[in-house]
Amino acid sequence: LALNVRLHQAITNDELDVHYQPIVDLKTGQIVAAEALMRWTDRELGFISPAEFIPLAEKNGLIHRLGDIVLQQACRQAAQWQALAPLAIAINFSSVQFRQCEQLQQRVLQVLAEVGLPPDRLEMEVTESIFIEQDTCLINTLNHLKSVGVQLSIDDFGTGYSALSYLQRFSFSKLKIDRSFIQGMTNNVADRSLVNAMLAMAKSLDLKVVAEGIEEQPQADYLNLLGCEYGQGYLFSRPLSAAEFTQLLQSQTLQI
Ligand code: G
Ligand code: G
Ligand code: NA
Repeated sequence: LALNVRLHQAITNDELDVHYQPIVDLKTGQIVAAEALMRWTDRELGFISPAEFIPLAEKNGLIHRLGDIVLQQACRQAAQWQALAPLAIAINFSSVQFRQCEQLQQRVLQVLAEVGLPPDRLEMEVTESIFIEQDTCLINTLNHLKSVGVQLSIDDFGTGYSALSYLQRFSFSKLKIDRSFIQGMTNNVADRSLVNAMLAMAKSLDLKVVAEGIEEQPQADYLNLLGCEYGQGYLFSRPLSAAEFTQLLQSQTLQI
């Protein structure tokens, strides 16, 4: 069967799952957020990476349904976690999802209300590429969601389209530095300079920074020293199932 037929079946048969990766405060080590990451294991093909099926879903339009599944599942989970910690849920949104911007806006508000998650506990992660097209509907949607308290983050910062003017026009709350810079940082002077520059720029724009792909303690120490607030990566935890993440949260809560 072709992959897009399988993906269609996976949606119908409820075979998609969401995993969660902690985002931690680099100063205290506390988990402040969870990034929702979609997972698909096909019965015959086994694990299929989102790096493979998300682009496919963007092409064939299934991304709208996939996005809705993640939105519902992750927000419901995050609402439950509020009893353990005041955690935010970071969800990735494809630029294609914003082509149905009115429906998207409506669904986000509807899901938040349904599951009882305060809007400021949702962080929508978007990449720079959504700003390539100057679309009024997109801009209105982002502004409206922002006005009700939803947080906006820029994902994979530094890797894509980079006309920085969009940073001024929207009040983003977080900037996520792409892991390629973080991984090069410890032995590449150019990468280290870029990370420094991104942190300085973020500070002047009053944006908090998440460093992605932290794998080693020296990276975390150095980023903390430079004033980077948050970190994410295998050093802290790989993406976990909902049950595993709940256990991690419980053990953290007990330590306080
Ligand atoms: O989860 P990693 O584990 O392999 O994810 C690979 C890529 O797929 C990343 O760029 C990630 O942002 C993207 N991705 C994972 N889950 C989602 C999702 O729910 N929606 C969108 N749009 N992208 C996702
Ligand atoms: O930013 P984006 O949504 O593209 O990032 C999520 C992707 O990064 C997922 O594929 C996730 O599994 C991966 N990831 C998370 N932490 C690390 C890490 O420490 N190292 C590497 N190589 N990948 C990571
Ligand atoms: Na992301």
